[in-house]
Amino acid sequence: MKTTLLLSVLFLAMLMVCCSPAANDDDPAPDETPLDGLIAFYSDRDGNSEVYTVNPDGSDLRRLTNNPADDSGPRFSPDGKRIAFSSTRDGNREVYVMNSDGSNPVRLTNSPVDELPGCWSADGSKILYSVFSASNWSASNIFMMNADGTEKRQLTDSPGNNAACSWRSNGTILFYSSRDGLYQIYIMSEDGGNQQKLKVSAVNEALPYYSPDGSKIVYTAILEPQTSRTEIHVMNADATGDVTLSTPGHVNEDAYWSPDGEHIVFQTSRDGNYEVYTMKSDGTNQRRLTQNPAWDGWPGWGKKD
Ligand SMILES: [Ca+2]
Ligand SMILES: [Ca+2]
Ligand SMILES: [Ca+2]
Repeated sequence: MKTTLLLSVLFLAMLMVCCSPAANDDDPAPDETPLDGLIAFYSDRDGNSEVYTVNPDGSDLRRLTNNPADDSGPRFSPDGKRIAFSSTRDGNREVYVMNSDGSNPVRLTNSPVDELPGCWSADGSKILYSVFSASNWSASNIFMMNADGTEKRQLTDSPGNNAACSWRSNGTILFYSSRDGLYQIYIMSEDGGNQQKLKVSAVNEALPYYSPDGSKIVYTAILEPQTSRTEIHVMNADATGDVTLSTPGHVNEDAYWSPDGEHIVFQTSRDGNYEVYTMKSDGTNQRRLTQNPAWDGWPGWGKKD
């Protein structure tokens, strides 16, 4: 299920064709700046997909879920107190929220189709999530609900995958969509209106996230599907000033900002299996956070509760 999930959302079909492990391109100059907050990710190191948290320096690894079902996709609330995630523990994929220590998981959706959490509103009162077509993981639309699961409503109604990633405090929702064929980055207002392509690209681009101050966007560009090459880019919020942060030759994807906007967490295949890395927001000082032969990825980064 984990693979099926990512096939759709992260193009894992391309990523499973593992590229040749490249030399580790850690910045040789160590950065001793302490990193704030808490990183959440999911891993199958304990036999099935579970959600974990770890300090950005790699200390205090904790498993938050303990369930034979798939638990994945952690997304911190803006205050860092809660984590939205998806789980199949009740028979199919639903959106849940738990405290950031793993306590008190609550199911927010209850449907026969699959749901995935996307992002929280800046005030933490609402959650955007994706609802997949019953039999088609390549088709999804974006819904909104209150953070207690009430008042669900649909924001997009387009073909292909539509998935929300980030909700700026001014009300702009950042999402990606394959409605026109390629995955491209879009924006819309918080009522679902004024949906427009933010950046026109000749390649697939997905998983865009606003920096905490809303001035920048980090996203994943899928450059060469045949060779499983994905790269992490940062650009200004108006799509100008695009720069590549990762080193070519392997999979670098699913990037997410630290709460202070100074660092980025991401997943990469550069070591032969998927690991979570951090780097400074200019791409320097890339450091491995996880080290386990199992799959580790889909990181989020929240404030420390
Ligand atoms: Ca599990
Ligand atoms: Ca469901
Ligand atoms: Ca790993």
